[in-house]
Amino acid sequence: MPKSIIVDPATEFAKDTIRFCDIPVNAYKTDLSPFSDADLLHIWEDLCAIREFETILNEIKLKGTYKGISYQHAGPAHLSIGQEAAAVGMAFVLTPDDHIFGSHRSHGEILAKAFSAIRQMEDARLMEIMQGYLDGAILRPAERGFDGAVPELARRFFIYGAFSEIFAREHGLNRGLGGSMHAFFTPFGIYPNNAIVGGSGSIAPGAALFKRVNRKGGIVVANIGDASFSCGPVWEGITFSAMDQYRTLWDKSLGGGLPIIFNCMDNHYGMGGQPQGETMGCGFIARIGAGVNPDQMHAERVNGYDPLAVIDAFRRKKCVLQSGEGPVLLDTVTYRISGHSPSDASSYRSREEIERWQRADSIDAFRRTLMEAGGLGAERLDAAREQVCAAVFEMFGRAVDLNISPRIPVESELVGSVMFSNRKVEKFDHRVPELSQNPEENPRAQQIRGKVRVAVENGKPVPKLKMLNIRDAIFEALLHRFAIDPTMVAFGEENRDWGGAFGVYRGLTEALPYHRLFNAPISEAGIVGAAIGYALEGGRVVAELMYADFMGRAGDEIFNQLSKWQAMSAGQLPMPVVLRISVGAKYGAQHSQDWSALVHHIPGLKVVYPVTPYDAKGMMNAALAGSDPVVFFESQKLYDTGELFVLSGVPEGYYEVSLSEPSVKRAGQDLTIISFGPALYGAIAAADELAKQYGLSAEVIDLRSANPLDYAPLIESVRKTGKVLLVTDAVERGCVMQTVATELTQLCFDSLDAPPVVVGSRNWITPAAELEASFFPQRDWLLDAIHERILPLKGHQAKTDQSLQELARRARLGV
Ligand SMILES: Cc1ncc(C[n+]2csc(CCOP(=O)(O)OP(=O)(O)O)c2C)c(N)n1
Ligand SMILES: [Mg+2]
Repeated sequence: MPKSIIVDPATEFAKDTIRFCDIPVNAYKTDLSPFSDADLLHIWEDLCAIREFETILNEIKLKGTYKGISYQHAGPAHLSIGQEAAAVGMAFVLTPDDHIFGSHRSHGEILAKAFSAIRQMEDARLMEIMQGYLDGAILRPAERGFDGAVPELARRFFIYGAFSEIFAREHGLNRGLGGSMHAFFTPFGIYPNNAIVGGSGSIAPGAALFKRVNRKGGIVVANIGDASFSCGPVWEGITFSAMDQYRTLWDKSLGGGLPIIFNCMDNHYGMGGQPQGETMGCGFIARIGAGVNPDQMHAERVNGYDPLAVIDAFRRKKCVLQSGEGPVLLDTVTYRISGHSPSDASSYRSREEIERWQRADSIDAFRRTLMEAGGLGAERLDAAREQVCAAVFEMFGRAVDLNISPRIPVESELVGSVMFSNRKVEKFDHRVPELSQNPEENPRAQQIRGKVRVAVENGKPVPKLKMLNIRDAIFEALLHRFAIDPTMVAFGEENRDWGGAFGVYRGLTEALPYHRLFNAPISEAGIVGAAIGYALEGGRVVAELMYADFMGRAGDEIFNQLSKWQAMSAGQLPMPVVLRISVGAKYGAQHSQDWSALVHHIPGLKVVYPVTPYDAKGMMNAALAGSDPVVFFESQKLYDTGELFVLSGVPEGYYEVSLSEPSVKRAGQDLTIISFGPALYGAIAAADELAKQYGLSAEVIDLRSANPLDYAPLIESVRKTGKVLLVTDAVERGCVMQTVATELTQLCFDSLDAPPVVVGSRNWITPAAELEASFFPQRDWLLDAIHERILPLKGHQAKTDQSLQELARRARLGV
């Protein structure tokens, strides 16, 4: 069923004017009446605590000592002295169910959010959190000698955990594996901060998506800098958040637009560049909302030096989100008095400018406001400041003390142990999955059930239309898991009505409501980023990139985010994302590249490339039952391929194929050919020729997985044959097979008759379809390479030059 959004020339060509509405700037008028004295005192305390926290770090970085405690901090410290009111105002309004994501400059935001959450939680719950988190490792040093109230203990706990994280200690919030720029603490609604400028801009929308799809309360705030609004992924995250479909096509009961605020911590600078007046052209960041949707993202420019103005704005914007009218853009104006980092010589701004902002300092100004209001006198304010500063200093002292706060030992394998979670998770929630129809009645599922599950039957090839193919096999695995895991969603370009760009999802449109399968904008970074945010919240995602060539568009999301968050969180955050990536053919240089080597190189990703229906279904099943990010390559030229190797056919029922085990596709004695990706079929053709022309029996092994990879079956084969050829469709230089060849050289050195030989595609652009035979490894190339470099074939006439001299010549030219 098409969604029937009719495009009519009559309306499209009618004369009209596009109108914009005014964007409020500093509209707030001070009003203390909604606040109790206790509220105001809490705001004051939080401002002072954050200022003290950051001042300590500043002094330690600059002078190596603070109030008699000396410490050399090797890592970064991006301080936000000056920005405290923006952070405290934001956090004041948020509940623990509201989740914040942030940037490299988020110490103040996480402290403010923690203090706010602590005030809203029962003592028993706080104790449960503190005792449970890392088995009480943060609590024990924080509570030593303290017999005050639980909320105060919780503040000490959090301050100690934050300092320890910054100083890379085992008692840090991320066990020291995240550091200053990557802290998080989900029990208080603090989600990852990000060292990549604008990184949270594409991730936070996925968290908001999770809240909508899974009918969870709360909103999401992406705290990002003014300069980050020039980053492509931030724009993509905004576009993803502002899609019409949430309100026009999704079930109304889900709540409408994504509940997200893009909160620009507008401190007027990147590092030294100035978005306003120099590096951007929008003037006010708030103006950007006007280009996004008719609501103009409800954008406003707010005085971030006044915590009460920020509170007022957040209160109003939260109502907007709760009524389904999100997303929102807030331009929270503030100033970073501290340097960008301690090495900052402030060469890009004048002393006079800094002094002006110091004179306007938010903490002094708030103190004046309170004094004028009269409820809280100087004595109470000073006593409160002294008390919170003393606690911050005390926790700092404990965090720098290596006896109290050790680092993980250098020889520890902790990092290795958290790269993957390797869990089996049937479903991430116990709700009944929302489906549009009984999967048994799905027309595509029924059609597939009528197909022959092997490629050859009674010695004859099965006609294409009657044969179960790789496309069908993946569909079966997906439908199975959709019916089990209620959190599972799939999105990407053309995923719904079109049926997935290559037909894998055909039939899913009927099976699933909009919110579980939808078309994403043409925003690869937005798609992968949202998948990451969704997974960090605890939901399963299948995201799709239409062509491997488009991975660069989601480079940061794949290389820095998808791969790293499990380890940077010390294994505390899940990443159940299957990233389906289709490898093209016949479409030339920008649509036909196998880029498996790029993700193979990145630690933290599982990388698989099944090329038979049996493997595709079994590996997709395994990926969808796991908890790790799996980059799942599929070959466009093989989608129609039937099962040639498992003679009993592709099982109808559920089974899993290991995500690390190579598969022997044909047994042999004389030579091992290892393939990765579609090169399997060329390897089989070469093996046939070796048998026919030269009486040699080749063992053909499909790698299936590039990482992790169990070498045992490869070693067994190479020890037996003493000879190995490795084949891939990826360009030869730096391909996965080069790594496998190097490893096998070491693992099987004594058994090898010749060095392993890798044949890949030429180190060129992929040429046009008609010229592909000059680029992708052909059967003759394999035979010639074997003849030239492994085992002379009697009477063989080489058609191509696979000699070592030729190898060296090409390398010299870089092609
Ligand atoms: C993608 C990326 N580019 C560049 C940097 C280096 N860098 C770190 S902070 C920064 C300025 C960011 O400015 P803004 O987004 O306004 O945040 P602020 O530092 O002002 O809080 C730059 C260029 C980075 N970390 N990530
Ligand atoms: Mg900035």
